[in-house]
Amino acid sequence: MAYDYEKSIRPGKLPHIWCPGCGHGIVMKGLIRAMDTCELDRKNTAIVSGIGCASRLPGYLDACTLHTAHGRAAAFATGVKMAKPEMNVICCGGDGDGTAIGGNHFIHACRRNIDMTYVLMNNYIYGMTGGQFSPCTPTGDLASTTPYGNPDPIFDISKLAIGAGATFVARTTAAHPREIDKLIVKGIQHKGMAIIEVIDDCPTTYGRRNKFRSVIDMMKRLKAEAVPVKAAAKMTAEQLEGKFLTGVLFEDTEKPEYTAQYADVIKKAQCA
Ligand SMILES: Cc1ncc(C[n+]2csc(CCOP(=O)(O)OP(=O)(O)O)c2C)c(N)n1
Ligand code: SF4
Repeated sequence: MAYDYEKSIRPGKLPHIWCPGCGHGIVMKGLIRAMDTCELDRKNTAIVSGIGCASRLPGYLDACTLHTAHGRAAAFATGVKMAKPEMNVICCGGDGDGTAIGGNHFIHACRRNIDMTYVLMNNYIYGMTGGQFSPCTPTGDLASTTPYGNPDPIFDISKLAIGAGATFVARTTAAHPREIDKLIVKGIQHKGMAIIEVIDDCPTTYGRRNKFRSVIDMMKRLKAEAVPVKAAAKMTAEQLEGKFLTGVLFEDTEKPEYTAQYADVIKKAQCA
């Protein structure tokens, strides 16, 4: 039987804005399946985003959703979780939103280890505004603002999240849809800051500039470059050149979660 996604879609919101072949829809379906697997009560689930094509995702979902200012998803989500720690909080957005204008909010949410799941769709580009380079555009690649090739080194989002203090970090791609919901489920079940980086595709502003003639070419590239962590352990540095790791990259269940720590502060202040 076909999976019933319709029941999770807010009435009247379709059609969506995404281009044919955009990976964001694959991620949205993965998130719906993950929320169903975790039996999340949509009335007790906040899905928060900033601005961008990826950040349009929450608007389609029938839950408590917040479409905020560019780069501010983690900040608004932190506010929601602090005011209502009993709520499930999920952030969604792109690499531009989360690691350029929103980079500061992203790293500090990781540092605090606040209990939320951040699904970051990394399509290497600012898709919505016509393909400007982001901190995740690979060095040498073309963007509307790097017509001679991007001279910048990239942010590795997962490494950034681990370094900043997130306690669950996982990565997959839009070409591995069944892994998307499995990792989001793990992120939702984790008590602390969970980052799920999905290497995504933007055929319209990244693919066509960088010689991917079709969406299938982009998907083939994602499959070719993704190496599961277990397989990577048996490979040499040379074999891993130009690849990225997928699966659960880091997990720490010992570090205290922020809202629990803050509850202690409130108790102390009330007794003082
Ligand atoms: C303060 C502010 N600056 C700039 C913009 C313009 N802007 C809208 S979306 C966006 C980039 C979004 O890129 P990303 O988060 O990677 O998502 P994508 O569109 O690729 O899914 C920018 C720069 C804005 N809306 N607000
Ligand atoms: S511009 Fe790119 S990111 Fe935006 S909807 Fe189109 S394919 Fe997706």
